[in-house]
Amino acid sequence: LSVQRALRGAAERGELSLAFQPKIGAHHGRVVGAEALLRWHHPQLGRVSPGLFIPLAEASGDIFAIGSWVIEQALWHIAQWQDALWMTPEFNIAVNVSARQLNRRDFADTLLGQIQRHGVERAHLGLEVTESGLMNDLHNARQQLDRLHAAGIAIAVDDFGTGHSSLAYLKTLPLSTLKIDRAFVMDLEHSAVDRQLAHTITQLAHGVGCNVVAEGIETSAQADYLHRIGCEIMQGYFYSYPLPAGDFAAFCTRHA
Ligand code: G
Ligand code: G
Ligand code: NA
Ligand code: MN
Repeated sequence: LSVQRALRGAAERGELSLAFQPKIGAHHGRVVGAEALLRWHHPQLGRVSPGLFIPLAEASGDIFAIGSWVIEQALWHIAQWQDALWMTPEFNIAVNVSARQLNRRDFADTLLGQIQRHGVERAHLGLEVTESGLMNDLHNARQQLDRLHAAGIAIAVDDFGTGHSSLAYLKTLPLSTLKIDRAFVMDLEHSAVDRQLAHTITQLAHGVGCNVVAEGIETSAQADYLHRIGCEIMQGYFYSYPLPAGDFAAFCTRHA
C-alpha cells in the first residue's frame, strides 16, 4: 500500500485530525495560543508522521485539499472556543502553510472567505510559513501576505535560520514573528555557539519589529535561558505535547 495513494481521500474518510501544541507567554506563564499540527491515522498503516506525508502531498498536489481541510478544521475549533474565558482577544491558533499553498494567487482571498464563513475573529488565526515558502515566489508571497496582514492575520516564519535564504525579505514582508527552530534550542545547555545564535536571532527579530517564539523546549534550563534573552513565547514538550482538541481546551482552562 503506497503512502501517497492511501493519503488521497484521507480527510473524507475521517482519518485526519489536528493536534494543538500550547504556546506559553514567557512573561506570565499563561497559554497564549497554539500551533495546529496535522495528524493522520490510517487503518492499515497506523499513525503516519506529517514529516513523511506532507512532502508527498506537496509532490502530488494533494496538499491543496489537505491544507484547505486543515484551515477549515482549525477555524471550526476556534469558533467552538471563541466564547471560552481563556480565549482572550490576542489568543492565536497558528496553522502551517506549505510553499505550494502560499504560491497560489487566490490563497489570501480564499482564506479570508473561510474565516468569514466561520464567523471567527481574524486575530485568532495565524499562519506559519517556511523561508522556502517565502522564497519560492517572493513577489506573490508578498501580495498574499500583505493582504492577510492588512486583514489582521499574524504571520510567523517557521524554522527561522535553517533554510538557504537571504535576510532581505525581513525588510519587505509584513511579519509578526520569527520562530527559533528546535535545532538551535536542543543543545543550548552545552553549546555556547547555539546560545549565541539564539541570542542573535532574538535581537534580529526585535530589531525588525517581530516577536520571538522558541520551539522544541524540553528543559527548564532551555526555557530560563530563552526567557532571559527576551523570547516572548515558549513552545515544546517541557510545557506540553501537541494535544487533541478536547485536551487542549482543558489545558487552557487550567493555564488561563
Ligand atoms: O507534528 P510534527 O512534529 O510531526 O510535524 C512534522 C512536520 O510537519 C513539521 O515540519 C510541521 O511543520 C509539519 N506539519 C505539521 N502539520 C502541518 C500542516 O497542517 N501543514 C503543513 N504544511 N505542514 C505541517
Ligand atoms: O517544522 P515545525 O516547527 O512545524 O515542527 C514542529 C514539530 O516539532 C511538530 O511535529 C512537533 O510535534 C515537534 N515538537 C514540538 N515540540 C517539541 C519538542 O519539545 N521536542 C521535540 N523533539 N519535538 C517537538
Ligand atoms: Na510549524
Ligand atoms: Mn519549526
